[in-house]
Amino acid sequence: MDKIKIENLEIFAKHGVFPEENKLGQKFLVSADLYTDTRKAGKTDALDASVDYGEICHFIETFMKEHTFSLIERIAENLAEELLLHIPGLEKVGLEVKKPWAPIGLPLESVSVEILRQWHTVYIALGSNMGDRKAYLDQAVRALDSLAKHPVKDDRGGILSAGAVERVSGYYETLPYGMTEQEDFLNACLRLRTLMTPRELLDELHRIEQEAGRKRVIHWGPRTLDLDIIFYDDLVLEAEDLCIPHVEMHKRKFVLEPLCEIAPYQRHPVYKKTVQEMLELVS
Ligand code: PH2
Ligand code: MG
Ligand code: MG
Repeated sequence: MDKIKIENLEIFAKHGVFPEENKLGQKFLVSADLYTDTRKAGKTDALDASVDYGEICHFIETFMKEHTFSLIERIAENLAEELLLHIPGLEKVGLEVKKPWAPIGLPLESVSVEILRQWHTVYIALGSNMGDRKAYLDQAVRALDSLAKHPVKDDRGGILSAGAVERVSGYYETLPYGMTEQEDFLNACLRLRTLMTPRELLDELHRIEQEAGRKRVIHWGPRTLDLDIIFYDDLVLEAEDLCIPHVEMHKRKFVLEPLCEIAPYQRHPVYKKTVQEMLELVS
């Protein structure tokens, strides 16, 4: 992807672990790689078709002076998040925060941290077969969407993550798959744009399931609300407690049918089939 680069923007600010640093302040150098499609601006010569690097430099300077953090890691993390949330057209950002005067007591050029953060597109499957199933699905869609309007705050008031529900499929009446001696399900899929990592998102899904009164009694048994990550960009992750793509999704019509409504041409990163092709195989 194209990028606009800012190198070594110099800012005097008060971040640091030691109280003297918070009182006296010191020099920080911030470099940013702003990933955005510059084609339209390149063709039209219009500033509003691109991201304004001047505006972003001032945004960074204000951010650096308005906050006082202990760690350069936290400066970079929160600044990256703020930039991605506030700058339209900014898909991904690389940030380096340097501290050339770090009080170490040894001669060095600078210490720094460098991170890369970006927006992610996630597909989530929803299911319910207990109580007011439609109300549980509605509640889950609202809960995920409200992450956008009320970004998740960490315990020190910093923004951890925000997201937005971009598309929601219809709700599908489905027969129970696997353990068939249970009530019929209502299933759906949605697309979420998020800054959360897969694990942060998983924690949020568990929290929303808990709020819907989910009890993990029988594996594959009846549930008020089940939220599963189906795809997370093109990520392939095989951890003990989390596999992406969802390991069974290609076999499940109750996932593929609603998913096909909102993302028919999304391709499975391992099997290389589109959602529509996988649905044809199970229909
Ligand atoms: N979820 C399961 C097992 N079986 N069957 C249907 N129809 N819908 C579901 O959401 C479902 C299921 C485990 O997550
Ligand atoms: Mg499930
Ligand atoms: Mg689940």
